[in-house]
Amino acid sequence: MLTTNYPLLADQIAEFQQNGHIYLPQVVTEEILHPYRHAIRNWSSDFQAKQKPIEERDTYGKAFLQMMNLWEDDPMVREFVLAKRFGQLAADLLGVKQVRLYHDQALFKEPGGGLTPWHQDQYYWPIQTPKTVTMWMPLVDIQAGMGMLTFASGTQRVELPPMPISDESEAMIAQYVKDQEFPIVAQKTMQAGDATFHMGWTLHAAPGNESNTMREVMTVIFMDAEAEVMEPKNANQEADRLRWLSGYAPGRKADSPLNPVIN
Ligand SMILES: O=C(O)CCC(=O)C(=O)O
Repeated sequence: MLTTNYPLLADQIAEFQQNGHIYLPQVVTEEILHPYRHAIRNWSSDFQAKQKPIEERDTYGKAFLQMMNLWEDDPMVREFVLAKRFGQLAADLLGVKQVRLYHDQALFKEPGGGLTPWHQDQYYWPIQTPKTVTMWMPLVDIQAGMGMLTFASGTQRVELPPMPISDESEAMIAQYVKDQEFPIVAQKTMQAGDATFHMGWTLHAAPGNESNTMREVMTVIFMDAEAEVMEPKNANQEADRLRWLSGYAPGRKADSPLNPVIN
């Protein structure tokens, strides 16, 4: 299944282009997902044991356990992250021939975990194209109250003053999306193996996890295979350039060993 195509309708591609996000049911079945979930969960237990208690973390630290580029270290996760099926979906939605990996991250929102503040991912990325997309896939069923990913539709075209995630940015953007009356869209529930895809500039957030269950999510970020490294505009982008683009120079194609084409 990971090597076969997920059939997309023209209407679904148009919806993604229009709204900057889309929900797709059963991108993989729970059965296929099972061994990969196991591999990703192994990381989370080790990682969680090293974290401060949740009450001692700041807003961003309370939002989730953030574990990045697991594909580099784990052959099972590598097989999952580099799956042709995901790359094909990302390329079809973006309307490009092929995509490359930017990086992966597991985002586990703990029971009692706080909200994910409103933000645009691409503020953090030194990539010279808006043709970027994140696949956000729950590894467990997500019920109401567990921290569903929430989008402000159409905001991939919005230019906000540059700001990193903080309590101030959360307050400002929450007010902004309300004032501008962007449609706020979230699934009520998701099954393990369903996925949402959102563009790098689409505003999104998530409420806290009020349940007793860990919200286990795996994400994979893709970019147009033709993307170039951009001159970093802030310290976060410079850190990303060094870490996720192997330090490749601005102006160069983003084809470092950490950014394989998915095919
Ligand atoms: O999982 C979350 O709560 C936030 C996810 C997110 O911001 C992203 O995948 O870009």
